[in-house]
Parts: sequence; structure tokens; C-alpha cells
Amino acid sequence: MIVYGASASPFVRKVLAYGAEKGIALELKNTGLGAKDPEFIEASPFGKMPGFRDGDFAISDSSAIITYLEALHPDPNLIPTEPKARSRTIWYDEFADTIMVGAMGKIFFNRVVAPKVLKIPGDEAMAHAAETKEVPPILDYIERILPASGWFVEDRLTLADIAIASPFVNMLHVGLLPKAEKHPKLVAFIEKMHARPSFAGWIERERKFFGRSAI
Ligand SMILES: N[C@@H](CCC(=O)N[C@@H](CS)C(=O)NCC(=O)O)C(=O)O
Repeated sequence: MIVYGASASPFVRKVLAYGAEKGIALELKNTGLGAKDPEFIEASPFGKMPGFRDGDFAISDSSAIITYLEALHPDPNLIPTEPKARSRTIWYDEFADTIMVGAMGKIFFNRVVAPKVLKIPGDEAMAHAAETKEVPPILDYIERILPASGWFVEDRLTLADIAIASPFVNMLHVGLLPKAEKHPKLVAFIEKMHARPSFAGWIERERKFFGRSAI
């Protein structure tokens, strides 16, 4: 099964980490922003990464891809079946994809992707506004709701943990991880998740490219 994209995308990284946690072999076909490869465009008609292919089945969107993989390999589940736990898991996935990436993506894009990948100037005012106004309430929310077990749903690893951990790799690359004095549970969660083999290998490769040190 092929994933089209680059692991530095929080959505692509989420799918790759999910596959690793499930023991599903996924081949990453490196596909950059704006790629016109017809195989990729067939999977992702609007050119957004990740795209995905399993034989003649092609689709895009990280959550749609994970829904397919979870249906193919239901056990052990990473999307719980108990109704409330299932609903909460989908909320956290959606929260990560829209609210977290909506804010953190502005920082990563303007300080890393624009200057280092696209070789164009980033919008520092946009990055600064996201850093100072949009991100702090997100960190406070996560610190408030993260259970003492350190897992978001059912006191065990689920898609919720993978989805929330992924954008924090992008924050690592811009040197903006939360601090233990203010967000102790969240910092412990990030350290635990990023040390898992499903994340650690990608972080190592990305860090070589973006040139930042670990937590
Ligand atoms: N909801 C989608 C979002 C995918 C997405 O926006 N990916 C970004 C990279 S992080 C992208 O490909 N942007 C290129 C573009 O918008 O043209 C998902 O979960 O996969």
C-alpha cells in the first residue's frame, strides 16, 4: 500500500505512525507540494497530501485513509467501538487536523516550508500571531482534558493520541514545544509519543532535514 506525500506534513505523519502502530506495511512515495504525478492526482484530486493507493483503490485525506485501514484491520482497534469512546476519538482526530494544524501549520509553513522548501519568504506576522494568540489556548485545552493515564481515550493508545502527537513534531521543528512548568501532562505525553518507534524514525529523518535538536 502506497502513501503519497512527505512525512513533514502532520497529516502524512499521522497515517504513517498509525500504520506502524497497527503493523500495516505502508510505502511512502515521496511527493512534494504541487506535485502533478498522475498517480498521486488520481488518489488526491485537489493535490493535497496524503494520497493513498491499495491496488486499484485510491483515496485522499488522512482520516479517510485511516478509516479504510481500520476497517481492513479491525484488531486491535485504534478507533474504539464503544460509542462514546469512538465519538471522542473522532473529535480528537478532527481537533488535531483542523484546530491544531490550523494554528500550528501557520507557524511551520511560514518559518520552515516557505523559506526552506519553497524558497520564498514566509509571512512572519502570520506565524507570530498564531504562536502568541492561537496556540496558547490549544495547549491549555489539551493540558486540561488529558486524563491522568496520559492517554486521551480508554486509557490506552488510540488514533486520538497519534493525531494529537503529530502536529507537535512540527512544533519541535520550529523550537516551540510546550514547557513542563506550564503544561506538565502535555509535555510528558509528547515525550512518550515521540519516543515510540512509530514516530521516532520519522522525527530523526525530518530533523536531519530541518536541522533542529530533540526535546
Ligand atoms: N484534511 C486533509 C488535509 C490535507 C492537507 O491539507 N495537506 C497539506 C499538507 S500539510 C497539503 O497538501 N497542502 C497543499 C495544498 O493545499 O495545495 C487530510 O487530513 O489529509
